[in-house]
Amino acid sequence: MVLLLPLAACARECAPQIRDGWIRLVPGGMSMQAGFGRIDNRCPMPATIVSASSPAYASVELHESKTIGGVSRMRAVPELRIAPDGAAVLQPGGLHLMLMQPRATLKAGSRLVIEFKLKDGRALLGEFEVRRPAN
Ligand SMILES: [Cu+2]
Repeated sequence: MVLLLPLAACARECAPQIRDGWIRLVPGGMSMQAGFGRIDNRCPMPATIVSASSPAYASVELHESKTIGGVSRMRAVPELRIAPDGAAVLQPGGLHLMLMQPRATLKAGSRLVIEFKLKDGRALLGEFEVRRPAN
């Protein structure tokens, strides 16, 4: 039997989506890598990401790079709020995932999953592809 959910229930089940996820492969077995992509929130309520993790890394943090006075600095972002119908874009030079201590050697083309925890307790899964930098 198919149950048609009332609109309010659909809105409650609405979840942000992670798209175009990729991880920059750093040559030389660096113990830290950066992940990028976008998180689309096509829902009528805001979404707040409070943590991220992956079985492929010992730890994952959300960071933001900012150039202040010509010096690039990064800081941890404890909470990332995405407005209704908004998106968070993770890209080189801005927001990124800091992926620490990979548990295995990653190759270009491998795919792995990163889990994002929302403040409301839900979890989002995103697929990330390992890529060699273009330059
Ligand atoms: Cu960082």
